[in-house]
Parts: sequence; structure tokens; C-alpha cells
Amino acid sequence: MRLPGYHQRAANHSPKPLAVLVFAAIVAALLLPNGCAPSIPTSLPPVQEPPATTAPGANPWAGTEFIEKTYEWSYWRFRDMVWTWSFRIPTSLYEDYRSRPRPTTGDYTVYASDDGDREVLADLGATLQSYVEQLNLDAYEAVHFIANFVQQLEYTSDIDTTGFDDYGRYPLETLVEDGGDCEDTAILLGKLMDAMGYDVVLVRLPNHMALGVRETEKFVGTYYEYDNVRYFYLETTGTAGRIGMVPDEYKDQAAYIYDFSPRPIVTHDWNGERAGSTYQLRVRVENHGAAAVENCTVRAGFDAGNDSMWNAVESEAFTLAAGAVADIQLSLDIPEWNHTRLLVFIVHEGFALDKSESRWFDDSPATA
Ligand SMILES: [Ca+2]
Repeated sequence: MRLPGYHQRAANHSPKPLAVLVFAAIVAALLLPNGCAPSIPTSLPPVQEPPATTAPGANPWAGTEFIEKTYEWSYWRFRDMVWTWSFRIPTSLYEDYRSRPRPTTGDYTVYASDDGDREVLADLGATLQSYVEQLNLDAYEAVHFIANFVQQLEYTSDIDTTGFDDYGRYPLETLVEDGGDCEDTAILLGKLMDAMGYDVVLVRLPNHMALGVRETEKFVGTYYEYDNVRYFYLETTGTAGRIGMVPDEYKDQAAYIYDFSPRPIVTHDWNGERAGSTYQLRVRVENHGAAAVENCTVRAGFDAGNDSMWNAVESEAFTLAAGAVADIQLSLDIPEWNHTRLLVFIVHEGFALDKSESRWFDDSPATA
């Protein structure tokens, strides 16, 4: 009997809700002992190949050595004035960001965790700050003036520009491409304001993303509490977004909050194949964040329902530096249970940093 190898389900570019991690933690805490007798299921499901994740569209900058851009914009309070900012970057730097795979994580600060845009964002921040001082804006109005630079960028939908439903952009991509959608502008403004010394967080709603700005004495409107601090909503698309004003369609929705502090952001993928009565699992674990994580393990097993797994195994503990990749191999006894699926967790201090699962497979003698 020869069975096909199977792979992690198609890459999912939508955010993973925290609930998944909570579920994963529960499952991880309830692992069954590795005492079930190995047996051989009669079939495995067909492979579902992940979609190709090539870079979006044609690159109009291909063949040039440098990208030079000048932005000109106005601010509604000073309509008769035009503000400008120019930047110049090697085309190769933009192409490097453009060619990176999009990590499958709901933590979109992953697009702000890289240092390659530091000089450009520092220059933009200094330029905006000089205008703030020239206009003698107070702290409250300064936030709006800075946000206005990003809010006036063109809104472009991911599906039109990249072919993907939900495609996060690195800040330099958004700047070179003259805009993006909500997560792209939230990432750009968040990293810019963080670099300028503001205390900001990413606010991830079910179908939207925005920023939270730490309260000062004059803030009113909608806020989110995070680490005992009030962060007031700030829309990053459209020019009308004022601190505390949430668009009607997002009112009263729960949000996940992500700060911009350096931290590990761990994802994984896996493949494997059957060898006799075992499944030989290869897991690639990657830290996309800006800080290391120690004492990680990979736990895997077959879904036994009731938040438990058959034949669970766990790797030795390992450390992942920022940007590092670890390849972990595990051998699992294939259980007799014939309606199950493989579950894979990346575990740290009892919590799952990331999880995935195969498709369900069922007894199907005809293909055995
Ligand atoms: Ca996007």
C-alpha cells in the first residue's frame, strides 16, 4: 500500500484569531500520553497544494538602480500650503521587500520588525517634525498632521494590486507604491510614529486595521485598553480620520492589539510522508520577529477530539534568534483512529505560538 505524502493546508493569508492560539494552548495542555498502539489508517487525503505566492504585478522600477520619489500633499487646516518630502532608495532594497514571502501571522507588526527602512522613515519623521514646529502645532494636532501624510496616500485594494485578499506591505513598499489598504497604511504610520517616539499600537478588527495612540490629556472618543494604558483609535485611511473616531462599520467590535516592541513572531510550515506505520514529519519553524525566543518545542499528534491528541510527540527544546529558521524532525506512530488529522504546535512556556493542521482524513478503502 502506497500513500501520498500530505502537506500543510493551503497557505492562509488571513489573520489567525487569538482564539486559535487559546484553543491550541488547551490542546497542548491536554496531550495524551504516547501510549496508544500504532496502527495503520487505510487512506490519507489528497494533497492540497498551496497557492503560488509570487510578488504582485509587474515592477515598474525593474532595471533602475535607484527609486526616487517626491510626495506633495496638503493638510485640511492649511489648505493653501503644500508640503513636500522626497526620498531615494536602491531599487534592490525595494525588490528585496517585494520578494519576501508574506508570513502567515495575524501579527502585522511583523512588517515593521525589519531595519532596512530605518533611514527613510527617520528622514520622513524629521521632515514631518520640522513642519510641526514650523506650524507651531500642539501635541494633539501634531498627531493629526503626521497621520495626514499617510491618510492622504491612495487607497488601493490588495486584490486589485496583488491578486491576494489580504497582503501586508512593508513600509517601503507602501511608500514606493503610493499607497495600500488599511493594514499597509496602519503598518506604515505605526512604524513611523513609533520611530518618532510616539506610543502607538496596531488595532486589528475582524475586517479592518487601524492604530491606537496613547492617551494624552486632550483625547476623546473610542479607545482600547492595553497593558493598563488607553490607546485611542486612529484611522489611517482617508483624510478625515481624527483621534478617537471609529468608522460606523467598526464600532463596538472587539480588537486585537499589538504593540511595536521587539519580540519573536513565530510561524511554521511542514511536510512529511509515511514510512511504514510511522509518519515522518518535517517542520520548519521561523522567527520573523525582532527578538529571540528560547525553549521552544514542536508538539505534534493526531486529533483525538476533546482537545486531545493521539500519539503526541514533542521535540527537544530549541532557541530561535531573530530571523532564524529551525528544521525539526519528528516521527509519529500513525493511530488506528480513522477520522483524524495531524495537529502541529509551536509551543513556548505552555502556550502555542503558532499551530496548523492537516485536512481531515477518513477511512477510504477504495484508494488504499
Ligand atoms: Ca494590504
